[in-house]
Amino acid sequence: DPYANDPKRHKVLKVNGPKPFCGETPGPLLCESFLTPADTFYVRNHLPVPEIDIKDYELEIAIEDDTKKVINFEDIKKYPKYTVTTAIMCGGNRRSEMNAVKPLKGLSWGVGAVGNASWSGARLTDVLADLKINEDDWKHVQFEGYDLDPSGVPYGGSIPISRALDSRADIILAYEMNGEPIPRDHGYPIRAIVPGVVGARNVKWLAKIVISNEESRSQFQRGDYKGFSPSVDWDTVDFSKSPAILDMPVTSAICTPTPGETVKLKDGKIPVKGYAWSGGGKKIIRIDLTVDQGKTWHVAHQLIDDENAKEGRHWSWTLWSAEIPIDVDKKEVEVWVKAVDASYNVQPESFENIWNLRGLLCNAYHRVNVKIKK
Ligand code: MTE
Ligand code: MO
Repeated sequence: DPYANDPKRHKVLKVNGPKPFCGETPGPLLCESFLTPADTFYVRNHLPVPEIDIKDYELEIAIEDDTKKVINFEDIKKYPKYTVTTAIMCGGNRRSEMNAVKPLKGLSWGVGAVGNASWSGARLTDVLADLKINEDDWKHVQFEGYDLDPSGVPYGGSIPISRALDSRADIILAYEMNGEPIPRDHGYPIRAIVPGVVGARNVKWLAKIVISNEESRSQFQRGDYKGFSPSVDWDTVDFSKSPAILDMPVTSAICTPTPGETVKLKDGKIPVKGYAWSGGGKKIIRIDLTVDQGKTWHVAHQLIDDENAKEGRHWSWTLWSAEIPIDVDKKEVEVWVKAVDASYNVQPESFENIWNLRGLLCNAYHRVNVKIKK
């Protein structure tokens, strides 16, 4: 069993796939803390977790096929230590809601394939500085992991060179998660953190960085994690025709109450809590909620985000809470939420018109049915 050496996982994680391990954080736990604890942070693996002895760890840095340097763990720690707090969200977060509209292929994630953590490590721009790379000469920076498929092909992903060389993109080669060494499941000992970008490019167990004119040849860059028109099916899909997902679109979710939960009215209101996030560093500026299909909207007044984040670098999620008045005669309501980001991007109303065969970018309004107790 190639998975026999996988680490033990926290029992609260809801398992969506055992081998490779994929487990999500339950909604109510998510909105309990601004920083998601490492042991309850969702896990999305595509392959067995590699076993890496820190004494033997090496990171190769190449320009195309030409290895420029090989550095070890101590070398990475010598660069100035930089900390960035960012959410990581799987491209398939909330897929189960899209699947409910029309079946698709993918793990059935609820709202918990996301977490927010503080990551510390060396800035990618510092590590690449001595290579004197000219942004105009190259197109992509590829990352490869130490996790291998049965034929020896590593997990991989890439990002555009302009992003990789922009120090304001806050990309780091992280060795700490929430102030502790990164746990095995989350990329021990070194992981690429690419804030604001789909989870898939945040390559764990980082083995190699390649400056290239090509995107990563990995299946996960070229043959997956892309969006398509709702009319594209498995007979007509052409993965070469769609760009790889980079920045994630604006989304939000209700974490409590959970679907079907019974809630007691307090002064004629129900408490609702959740998260919102937009990719590309866009700040969340407003959360709108309705319990009457949009006839009246309520704005969440308590928003917790990273107060120190600079304009265009709002990598953390926003936790919000609201108290919504409920008509006295109501026994049941459907709570809807939508978030608005700094570019006034808003979530689409329904999943029908954003449906795609892989169930990615599932950011329609989140709707939760709640029973009311007087
Ligand atoms: N990196 C490697 N090496 N192998 C992987 O399977 N999965 C990616 C990304 N980085 C993956 C990887 C995907 S799709 C996601 S959503 C995130 O890691 C999940 O990160 P987490 O498990 O730390 O939450
Ligand atoms: Mo993912």
